Amino acid sequence: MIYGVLLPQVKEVTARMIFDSRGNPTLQATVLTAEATGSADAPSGASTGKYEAVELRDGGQAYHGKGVSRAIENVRKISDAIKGMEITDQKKIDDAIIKADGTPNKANFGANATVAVSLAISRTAAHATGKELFDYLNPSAMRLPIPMMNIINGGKHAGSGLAIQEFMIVPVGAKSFSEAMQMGSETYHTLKELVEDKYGKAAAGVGDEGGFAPPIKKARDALDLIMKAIDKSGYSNMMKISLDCAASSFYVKKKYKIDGRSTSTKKLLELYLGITNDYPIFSIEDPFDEEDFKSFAELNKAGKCRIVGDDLTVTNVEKIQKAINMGSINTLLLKVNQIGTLSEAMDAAMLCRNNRCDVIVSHRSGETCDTFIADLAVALDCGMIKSGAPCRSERLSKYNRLLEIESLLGTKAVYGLPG
Ligand code: 2PG
Ligand code: MG
Repeated sequence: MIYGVLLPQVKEVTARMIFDSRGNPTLQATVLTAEATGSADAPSGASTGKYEAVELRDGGQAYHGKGVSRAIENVRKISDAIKGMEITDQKKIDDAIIKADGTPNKANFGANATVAVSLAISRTAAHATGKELFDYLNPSAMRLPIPMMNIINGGKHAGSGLAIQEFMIVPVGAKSFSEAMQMGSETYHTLKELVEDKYGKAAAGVGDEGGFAPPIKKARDALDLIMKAIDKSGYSNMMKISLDCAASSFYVKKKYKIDGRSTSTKKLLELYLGITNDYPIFSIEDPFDEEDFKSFAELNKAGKCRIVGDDLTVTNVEKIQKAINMGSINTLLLKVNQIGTLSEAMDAAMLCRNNRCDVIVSHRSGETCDTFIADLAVALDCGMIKSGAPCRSERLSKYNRLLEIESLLGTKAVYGLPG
């Protein structure tokens, strides 16, 4: 972008500590140019994959070891490394950040530092060019994603003892994004009534991603309750269900602790196949341990639903390539902070596109009200986003931004999966 002879250049990047949705410190980076400024926040996972880029925390007493002052200091180093670069040169800037960090997993600067800067660069560039972020990232973007709304929280996101981490409703039968949100919101509130009736009012509190966390112990009990909520809301046949098992979190001594017993890999596969026969399952994410590409492939081969890689693939092109080669997944969960820069996440999406593997853009369980992933999902034209329940502002900020994008696009807007 040319402004006379002046190209917008990075003058400085600053960072400050803010709090995330769990009340833990995280950082917000701000990029300054002569023409424009923009900020972005680093999200944070709880059920993190073993091979994710490293999040840098201070350790010690303060904030239970979760302080980010070292990551903030490192933003100064990143600022020095990218000063004077053209703000629209995202790839060059991200490459410079990767080079200055010098490790394969951002262990030096911290992926929390690099991701906040990388996203803030993109947002500043959008401001400098006078464009909406999704439009800056992809001028032909017009696809609103299907919201995958997590309405029962288990695993590491709740204390209920339910092994599977996320039970999501997926309004595949909606005609527009706003209709999908209406379906999600109504079903969510019907589910609240059902939870209160069955488990009492005290059980209707919510987990980390805004879904309910009643004392349900078995996967099928959660599924039955959700089916009842869907039916009662009048959305049978229009709403499907997705699971994020995050199975590494209940893999103990080579067995899976699920539904109150210790289960072999083979029996777990049978459990999933039974569930896909009895419920309208749209996708299953991380059904097995993050090292077990083979079992993912077995389930994928059964062809019952989408098999999604998250902890398995950690938005890392090498892992994704392996998962594609082995037939382990047909869909990638894309999280920018798992890899640490926007360009690397874009590379991951491109690799998937070239291999007929679909993409879901995802939030983290620790979030802020930053809406970057809403624009990213539209820009990637991938047709799916996972941003938690239709409850809690850090979850709804993304869905609300998508409602805004829907009205900005007007009659141009399309909804759902491409092709
Ligand atoms: C996941 C995510 C987001 P976390 O496992 O998909 O829902 O959880 O951010 O805790 O890794
Ligand atoms: Mg996951």
